Amino acid sequence: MRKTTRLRLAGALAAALVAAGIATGPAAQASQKQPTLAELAQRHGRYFGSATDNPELTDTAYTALLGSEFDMITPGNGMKWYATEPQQGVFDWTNGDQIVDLARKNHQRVRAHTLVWHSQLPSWLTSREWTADELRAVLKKHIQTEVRHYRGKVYSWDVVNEAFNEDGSYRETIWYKTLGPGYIADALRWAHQADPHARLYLNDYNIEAVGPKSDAYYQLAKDLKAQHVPLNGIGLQAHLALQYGYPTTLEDNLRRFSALGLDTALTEVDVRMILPADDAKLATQAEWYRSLTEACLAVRRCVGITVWDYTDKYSWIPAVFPGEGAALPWDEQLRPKPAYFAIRAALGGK
Ligand code: 9MR
Repeated sequence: MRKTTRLRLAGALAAALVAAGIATGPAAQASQKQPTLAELAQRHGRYFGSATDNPELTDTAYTALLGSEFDMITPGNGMKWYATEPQQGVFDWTNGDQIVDLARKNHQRVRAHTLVWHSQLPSWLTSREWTADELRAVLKKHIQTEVRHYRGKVYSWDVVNEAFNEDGSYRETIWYKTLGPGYIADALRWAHQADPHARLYLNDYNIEAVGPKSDAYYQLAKDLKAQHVPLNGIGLQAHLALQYGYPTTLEDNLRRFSALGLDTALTEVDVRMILPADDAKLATQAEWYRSLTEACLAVRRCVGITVWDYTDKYSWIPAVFPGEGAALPWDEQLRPKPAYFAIRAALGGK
C-alpha cells in the first residue's frame, strides 16, 4: 500500500473514531470521552432511549452501542401479546425477560410495550367470538399477569396502543367492538392495581401535531383525569416521513397534555425518506431530529425520547414501506449520521 493511501486511511479511521465518540491521539486521551446521548439528556432531566428486538442481541457491535449510548430501552416485540401469552393462560416471558435483564445489566430503565393492541395478537384470541364478559376476563388476566411479572422492573407501560383512527373516532378493534370505549379506563385501572409504581401511558402514531387524532387523545385524557383513572402519560410515537412534512405544532401539542398534568414522551421516533438517501435528505432529516428534540426539551413534562431502534440495520421501515428507509440516526454500518450530531447539538453536546 502506498504511504499516502495509508495516511488517508489512518485519517479516515481517526475521523470515524472521533465521530463515534472514541478518543484518538494524545490530546484526546488526556480529555474526557464524549458524553453519550443518555448523559446529555440527563443534564436536562430527560432520558434518551432506543427500542430493540431479541434477534438483534447476538450482534455484539450493535449491543455495545445499545448498552452505552442509551438509558431507556423498549422491547420492540418481546412483550406483545402473541409473545407473552401464545396460548390462553400459558405465559412466556423469555423475550421480555432477556431485554429487561440486558437493560438492568447496562443500568438502563425499560419502557414496557404494549398490553392492549389490535395487532400482533395470538390466534387463540382472534379466531373465535367472545362475549363481553369473557373478553373482559381474558383482558384483565393478561394485563394483570404481565404487569405483575414485570412489577418493579419497568419504568412505564404502554397500556393501550393505537386506539383511535385518523379522524379521531375509536378504532373498531376487538376491544372496542366487544367492550366499548370503557376498555381503556379498565385497562389502566387493572394495570395500576398490578404495579402501582409503573407510569401508565396511552400511545399512538400521527398524534404529534394538533389535529383530529391528537384532539381525541386530549379529550379522552381530560375525561380519564376527571374520573381519576390512573393515566400518567401520552406517548407520541413520531414515525415521521420527510415526504409528509414536519409536525410544526408538536411543541404546542406536548404543552397542552402537560397542562392536563400528564407526562409526554416521544416513544418510537424515526424519520423515513424515499430512497436513495442523499446529503440533502439526510440534512433535512437531521433538522427534524434537532427540532423534535428541542420541542421535548422545551416542555417540562416531556420526559424523554426513544428512537424505534437506533440503526438503519434493524429498522422496521423497509419491510413495511418498500422503497423507503434510512430513518434512524445511525446507518446500516452503525456509523452516526447527521441526525445523530443534530440530536447531540440539540441536547447541548458538541
Ligand atoms: O418494530 C415492530 C416490528 O418489528 C413489528 O414487525 C411490527 C408489527 O406491527 O411492530 C413494530 O412496532 C410497532 C409498534 O409496536 C407500535 N407502533 C408501530 C410500530 C411499527 O410498526
